[in-house]
Amino acid sequence: MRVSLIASVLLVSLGFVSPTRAHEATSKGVTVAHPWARATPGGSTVGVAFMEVKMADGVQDRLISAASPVAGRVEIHTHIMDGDVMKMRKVDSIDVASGQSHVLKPGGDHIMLFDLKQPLKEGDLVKLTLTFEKAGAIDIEGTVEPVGAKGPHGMDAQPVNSDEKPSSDDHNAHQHH
Ligand SMILES: [Cu+2]
Repeated sequence: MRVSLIASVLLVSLGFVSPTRAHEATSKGVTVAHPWARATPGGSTVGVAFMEVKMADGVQDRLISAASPVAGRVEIHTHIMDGDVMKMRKVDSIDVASGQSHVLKPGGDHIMLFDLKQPLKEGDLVKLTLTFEKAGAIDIEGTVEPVGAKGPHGMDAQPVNSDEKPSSDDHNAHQHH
């Protein structure tokens, strides 16, 4: 029991994620769960990824950076309201309190993938590394989900699904800084 716990901690700290747990990874009490990205249609080179970040009881940490082999540059973003317009801003970090869960989701905080080296295709897996101040780097693989009604993050020409009402995080009103 103790040996297997130590072994799994070692494996995670070395960046290995076992296949059965590819969609959830834990290091030092920090768990990254259910990561996903939106498919990027056409020639878009900007993608967006979301996930849940959970702290174990007694663990407090801070997401300080993100990276992906498919992207030239990755930033941590949040959304703010500027008058009536929702905009996104790069943030340096996201603090998560002990025992708390911070969900990065459409319309909220998210991981922005710039300079994609290849389109993100529905059904693919995208490798992401989230680095925390104390827990260090956590490697995960996110599923690539359909573009959906709101379209890819940061694009002006969005395919709009008429069955779905525009929502507050409609990216037509979502401006790059
Ligand atoms: Cu963004």
